[in-house]
Amino acid sequence: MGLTDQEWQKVLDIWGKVEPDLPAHGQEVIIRLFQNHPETQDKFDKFKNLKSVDEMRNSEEIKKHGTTVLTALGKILKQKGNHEAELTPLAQSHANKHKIPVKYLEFICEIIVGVMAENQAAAFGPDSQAAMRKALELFRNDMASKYKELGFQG
Ligand code: CUS
Repeated sequence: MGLTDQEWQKVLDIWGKVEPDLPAHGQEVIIRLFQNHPETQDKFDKFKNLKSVDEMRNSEEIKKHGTTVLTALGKILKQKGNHEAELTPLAQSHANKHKIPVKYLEFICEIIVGVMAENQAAAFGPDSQAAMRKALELFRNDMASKYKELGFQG
């Protein structure tokens, strides 16, 4: 379940390439999430009214939220699995306030890997992708355990 030091190294190396351009990556992730899984768009009132991809592209809210999501995720990855302190408030807000099921976290994680693979093709080889998937799985598993503790079925 855990990652080796080498795997964490790969995760943080590739994250270092994404980080200078978090808003663009984040915007793309959220737009693609809403396109591929429209049900996820209804979870946030502020996004419900956006109908077309054009509207999404022009939405400052989407850009802002994409940056928020990837910033939170980056902080978690940098803990290399010791992310209890970062995860707890995130699990609380997502269980109690936003009510985001684990399934939606799976969607968003898969899209993050996809967007990274497109934007960072040269640096994000199969080993790095596998390491990133493992790190995101660990994140989701720990979110799922927290959800359970909080009584959210997720
Ligand atoms: O915000 C946040 O934070 C999250 C993410 C993480 C990674 C946890 N989110 Cu937001 C999520 C989601 C969204 O946004 C939408 C839909 C679904 C999910």
